[in-house]
Amino acid sequence: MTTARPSPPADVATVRARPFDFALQPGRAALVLIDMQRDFIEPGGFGAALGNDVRLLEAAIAPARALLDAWRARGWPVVHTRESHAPDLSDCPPAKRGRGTPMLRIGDAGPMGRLLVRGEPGCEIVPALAPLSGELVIDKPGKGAFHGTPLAAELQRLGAAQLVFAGVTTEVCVQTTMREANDRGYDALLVEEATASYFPEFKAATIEMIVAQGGIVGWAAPLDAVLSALPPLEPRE
Ligand code: TIU
Repeated sequence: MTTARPSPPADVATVRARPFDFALQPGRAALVLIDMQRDFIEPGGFGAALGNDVRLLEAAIAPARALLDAWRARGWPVVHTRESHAPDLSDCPPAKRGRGTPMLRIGDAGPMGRLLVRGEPGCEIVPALAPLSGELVIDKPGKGAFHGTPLAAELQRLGAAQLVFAGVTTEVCVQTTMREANDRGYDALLVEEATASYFPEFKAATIEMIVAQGGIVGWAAPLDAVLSALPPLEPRE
């Protein structure tokens, strides 16, 4: 059975998404780039220490950059997050640091500095996506970006009503944050090519979980569906 949906207001950008169109509100949809850090994407970081093939994450960089360029060109809100800890690890629960048998643990020194520690080279966002001054950077001690951070207050300050997600990894920090956002009343859209996992089958399953049951967590759409729906740029003076 199909249910009639009310028509969206005239000023929304309609993104062809699953499980149904996403009515993007220009200027009120924040782009949230999750943890596009050297520690997850480059060899010698935290992702590699967990035994993963980090090359699988590179594919998300160019699509994420395309979104970032589109948001920046329109002056819309952008949020970068970093999974990171204080140098004394006071915000890293022992249960998190002690989990499993990695080659190196959070806080141990690797070729890009101490893993997931703020201020270390590996903790930085990859150069192609480096934040511009004035863009919000949220350092988060957990997998979700709302836990233990000022993100909720900052989104309110920015006037963000919707969240468009990219970043890594799909089933860990991206999905956790989308679920947190969903519980806080945000409409959340995941851009499929702009997210990646060390486990491609987990990425695919996560997208299905998000859009199942009428969008139980949110929406998913291909990059082109998002970019082609955006309003044209205002001509510059
Ligand atoms: N290990 C893994 O897949 N992800 C993380 O530990 N953090 C994020 O997803 N950012």
